[in-house]
Amino acid sequence: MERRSFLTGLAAGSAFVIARPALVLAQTAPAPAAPPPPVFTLPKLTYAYEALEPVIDAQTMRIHHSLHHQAYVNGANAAAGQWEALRTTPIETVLADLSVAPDNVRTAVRNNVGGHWNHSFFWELMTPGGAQQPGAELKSAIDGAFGSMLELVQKVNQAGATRFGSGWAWLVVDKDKKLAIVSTANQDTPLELGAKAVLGVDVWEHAYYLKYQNRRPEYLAAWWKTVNWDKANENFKKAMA
Ligand code: MN3
Repeated sequence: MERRSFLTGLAAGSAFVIARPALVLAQTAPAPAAPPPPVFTLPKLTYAYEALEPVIDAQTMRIHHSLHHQAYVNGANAAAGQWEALRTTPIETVLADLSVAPDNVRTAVRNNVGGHWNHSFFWELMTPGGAQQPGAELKSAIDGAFGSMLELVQKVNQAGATRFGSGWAWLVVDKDKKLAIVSTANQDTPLELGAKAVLGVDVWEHAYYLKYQNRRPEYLAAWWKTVNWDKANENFKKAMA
């Protein structure tokens, strides 16, 4: 084919006619607005789902982390879509004073941002095969506040066992820099009480039901074997600083 007839053929061909307006359209149409990146993301665990066996079974860990915690993350991002300030305000500032949240998102923030904070804290507080006891500083504070480690364990377990419905039991440093045991409902956090968490245990049924069914006290008693005391020591030092 000669060059001249090739060009003529192109100009008359349907492919050319269709392609050219499409190109013009692509250049002039406004680019669709990209959705803002998510503010909250599911943290990766530093251990495998089966690592806390036999205390917490792998299936419970998988469902709890990849589905329950992910749902709180999704809910928190949805709340950030409705309340722009949530994208930039530190999570602990928001949870310490939920009155800063607008009325229409406050419950979503309490439940989902609270759930995200609580679970992020919880995963880090557990570890396979860590130290079995608190460090000297924390141990001496525990002995001073409760008499002994055994007393602490009993009181936290009692707070968890008697939390009606769903919630958490916590060892915290309170506003007066004293160790205290508190329990929160649902996904409420100790931050709201002006306290800083040292230890916390999830007593929602989703945390233990597959293995322990209705035996929450048995789960609580076993849970202490998973505690990451290095992390608890670090939480205590930060809270006292
Ligand atoms: Mn949970």
